[in-house]
Amino acid sequence: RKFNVAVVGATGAVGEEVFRVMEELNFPVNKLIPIASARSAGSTIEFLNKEFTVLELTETVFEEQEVEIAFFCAGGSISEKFAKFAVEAGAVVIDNTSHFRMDPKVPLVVPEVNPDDIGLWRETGIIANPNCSTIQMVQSLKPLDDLYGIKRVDVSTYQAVSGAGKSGMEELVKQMQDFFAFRLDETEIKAFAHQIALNVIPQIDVAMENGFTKEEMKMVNETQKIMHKNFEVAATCVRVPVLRSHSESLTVTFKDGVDVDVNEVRNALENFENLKVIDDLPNKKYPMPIISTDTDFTYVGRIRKDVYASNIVHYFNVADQVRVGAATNAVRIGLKWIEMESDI
Ligand code: 11C
Repeated sequence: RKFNVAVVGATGAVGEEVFRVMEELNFPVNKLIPIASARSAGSTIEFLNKEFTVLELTETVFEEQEVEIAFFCAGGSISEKFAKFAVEAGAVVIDNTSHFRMDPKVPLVVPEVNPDDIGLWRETGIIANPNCSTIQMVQSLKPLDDLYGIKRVDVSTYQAVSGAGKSGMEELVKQMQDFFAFRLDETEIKAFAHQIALNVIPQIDVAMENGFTKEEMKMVNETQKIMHKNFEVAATCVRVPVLRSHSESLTVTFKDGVDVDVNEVRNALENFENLKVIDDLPNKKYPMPIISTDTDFTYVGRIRKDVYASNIVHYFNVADQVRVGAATNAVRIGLKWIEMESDI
């Protein structure tokens, strides 16, 4: 059967991508209900070659429209305020924001990694979508943990400006234009703490008391929750002038006594759902943002055993932040929920 599907934040970067991914994955939509703030209400979005008018987000819209599945992609404060009205109207909420992620009653799901956690949705009506940098990381950690058992993960990220939404992407483009017009010294700096064009910024989100940033601690806490493991994770999250694919450099330390076989690692990654291995350094083949952008795969490469310790492997991954890191994961959660939990 088909479902009445609402997308809250329908005109944002992730909301727009949810429509594209639903089209591509043949999401069983009966009625499509795009929703946004009063400012964007009345505009139109396209879905399967038809135009749909964006409705205003109100407390009653979910009940009035008989919403059954609601994707929330409009920021934490909107989810905090409005998700409950969707749940009260009988919908399952798939929330893209960080608001509910660490609530012990709310499942935090990457469908390739912990699909069974979706079953916990009945407790609150909400399923949380993890942070983008966490999603693409756990997709490769899961097969490696199954293979050898992970003891510790050290990760540095190279995160695209799309993580800050449309305004982040527009700011990078504008600053590049200003650079070519010899105006970079007077460019506007708004979406990020510093100029992002021709720069890298080793801060994403606010500072925490322990010296890490909030983004870095999301990668620690969300990874442990999704994988049901408490292995150590240390992250350094860096914003780079890339439009919409995050990259990550990982060092994974396995349990004591493990002797890493790079071929086994490569096989485990190759055989995992939605991962693609590109790993041919002599021929200059490895994952890069220009490869992953606009795709639904996470690409892994530069796989190598540590020079000193036999239980350590290093590798690099990339994934489209707006898709794999947000919209595609949310739509995949929706499809899994339909398969597992809806009363069809
Ligand atoms: C960034 N990871 O790249 C952030 C964006 O917790 O959903 C996503 C924030 C979140 O800026």
